[in-house]
Amino acid sequence: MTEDRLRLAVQKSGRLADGTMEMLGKCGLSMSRGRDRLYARVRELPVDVLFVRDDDIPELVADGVCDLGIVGENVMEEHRLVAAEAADVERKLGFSRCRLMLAVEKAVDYKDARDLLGKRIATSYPALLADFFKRRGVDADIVMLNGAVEVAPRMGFADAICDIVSTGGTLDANGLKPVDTVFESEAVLIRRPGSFSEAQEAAYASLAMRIDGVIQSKDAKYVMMNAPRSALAEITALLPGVDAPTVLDLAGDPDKVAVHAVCPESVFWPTLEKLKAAGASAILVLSIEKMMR
Ligand code: PRT
Ligand code: ZN
Repeated sequence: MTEDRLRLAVQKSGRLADGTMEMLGKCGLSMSRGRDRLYARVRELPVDVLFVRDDDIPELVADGVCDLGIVGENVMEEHRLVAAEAADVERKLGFSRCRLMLAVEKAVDYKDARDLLGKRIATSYPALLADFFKRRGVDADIVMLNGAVEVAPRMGFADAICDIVSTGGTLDANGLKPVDTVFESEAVLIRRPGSFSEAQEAAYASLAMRIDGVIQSKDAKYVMMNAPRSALAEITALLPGVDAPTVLDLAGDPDKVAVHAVCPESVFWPTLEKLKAAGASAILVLSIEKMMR
């Protein structure tokens, strides 16, 4: 492996894999990956991608075996709490969002974490949970389970669990209810400690800029409308995150202008209704594919 290329560790398959490949694709990175291949070379940038289990990513990056990684923040923080040296979290990536939550059987009353004093709680994230209890001064018995955490209460193995929740369907199906959030998570880009070579730093700058462009353009919209010149201030104030829209004369109508603006946030129906009430017409909201500030 030359010092000129970046090694990026990503999940081989699972809940991070699709979002990761979609993000890299939008960054203009393409790679040919044969079936069951654990490694792929990116064509457009000096980046090599390693396909591994998500649990291995924080360590591979902390140890410098890989330069970068894309992993769930929950897995990253669990590693940071127990490791001597950890990778740096560079960016939140906005996908694979979930919560690490405490859950108890539906019939059980829960007001706050102190209700779990002296209780037994099963989780795959013992360090994050211990940190949560420590901050609340609660002494509980945390037991580590690597899978099927949600069946522990029914088996009489634990009084409560702490597990990843997305829709809540798994908890519900197992007679459990979520009662407290221990950690909010999404996919993050992590970077190894220590410095990159000059070539790696240049490749990283390019990759990071593209990732930022993808994140920013995700919710951003290009908004166009016609509006009375007199309503310009009111209309600008209605556009989320916009200070100075582009204002163009409309041929043959001196009282009206065309207003164009990039809104960094989503534009929802209530905003369109208010724009219309302010006198705007022919309002168009378009998605933005790429963006560079
Ligand atoms: O094989 P490998 O070790 O790489 O993958 P894995 O099986 O350990 O992890 P995987 O692919 O399940 O999850 C990878 C990451 O995705 C997690 O670390 C989280 O950051 C994120 N993520 C997002 C989730 C979920 N959503 C999720 N719903 N991880 C797990 N779940 C599980 C949860 O454990 C529970 O069993 O889904 C169930 C709950 O889902 P709901 O929708 O019923 O609430
Ligand atoms: Zn895993």
